[in-house]
Amino acid sequence: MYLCKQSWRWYGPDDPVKLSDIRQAGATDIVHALHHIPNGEVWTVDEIRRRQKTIADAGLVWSVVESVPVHEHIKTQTGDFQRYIDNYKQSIRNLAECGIHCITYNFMPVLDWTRTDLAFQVEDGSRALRFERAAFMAFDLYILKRPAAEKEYTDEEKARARARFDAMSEEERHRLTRNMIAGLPGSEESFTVEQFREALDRYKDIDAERLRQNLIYFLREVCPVADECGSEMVIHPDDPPYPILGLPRIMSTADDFRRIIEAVPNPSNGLCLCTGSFGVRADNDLPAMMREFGDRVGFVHLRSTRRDADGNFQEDNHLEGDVPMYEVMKAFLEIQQRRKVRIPMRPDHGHQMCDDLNRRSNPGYSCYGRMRGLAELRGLEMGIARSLYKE
Ligand code: DNO
Repeated sequence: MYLCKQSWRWYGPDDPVKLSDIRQAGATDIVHALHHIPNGEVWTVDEIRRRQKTIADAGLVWSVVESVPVHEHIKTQTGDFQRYIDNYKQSIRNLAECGIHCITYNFMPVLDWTRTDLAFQVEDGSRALRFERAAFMAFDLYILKRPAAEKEYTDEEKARARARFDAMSEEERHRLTRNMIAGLPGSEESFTVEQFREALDRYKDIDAERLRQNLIYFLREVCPVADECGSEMVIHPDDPPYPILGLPRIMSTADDFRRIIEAVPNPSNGLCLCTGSFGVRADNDLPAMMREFGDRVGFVHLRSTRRDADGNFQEDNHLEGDVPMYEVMKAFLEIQQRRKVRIPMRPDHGHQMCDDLNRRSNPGYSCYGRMRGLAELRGLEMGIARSLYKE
């Protein structure tokens, strides 16, 4: 029986959740990145090995990188992008030399994942991450004051945004701005409002088609190297999975991924199937995506979201919300039996709960919330596996 590798994201020595906590949570594998290396620079064998040793000393294995960030110049094909691509290739080779073959990345312009509220109070007293559309529009129209925004929203939406903005205290406006642009954990980029406007401006001539071509160019360069190293490049979907702030998004649906693998069929061109990100769109059929892309799924993020008719969504408990977790897990188990491989999965995000509420933690990356998620997911997996497979 091939059960998934239970992994856990660790942010490094400053992460308030320690490697010893992770071991006690029952995970065996670590998902990690060398966050101290500036975007675009090579990850050297020495640096990788040093971190690998710290992880191994705690009885865990660093098996997935999340992420080797793709420099903005690669996404826009400006400046020194060719040098950054060469550096990326070298990092792939160096990681492979250290035995790490799964590399996560994303191709979202400017911002990585985005939420308006990092501590939304849930009925049971825990706190969750949330994307509130009215607050988001208020930020876009009245804080960022993006010129094109006025034309992109309907009158009704603008009225909703205005009312929301007027009702906010100065402190709330400040917090919203920080949540939007100061960089959530793993984002690697953080901006002031002025810098953020400049960063958006760099995309003024880049539409979705152009961005897709830049991704295809990048993959045509790096995938042959990854193939040679026996490594996989797994792309993380857009979060949220639609264009925001006038920026193009090209990895939000099954069709987006189909286009990428049609253009670059190399075996190393893989997917990080993040159910929480894709699941925000009702038109993404997650179990079907798991089955269709099964051969290319190299890493899985399991998380659920709950959306409403107003365009808001919030993160839910792992087995609740809109993600059909039972069907996803069943399809995930099936592809592992068929391929005879164990694929790493991590419980993605978790509420702040129990003692998490008294501690500082990276938004979404609390200890107890993820521990609950992992425990529920592994129980679900075991239950399905035992009833379907003999050994
Ligand atoms: C958020 C994460 C993302 C993800 C990157 C991958 O919690 O899922 O930040 O790590 O998009 O490149």
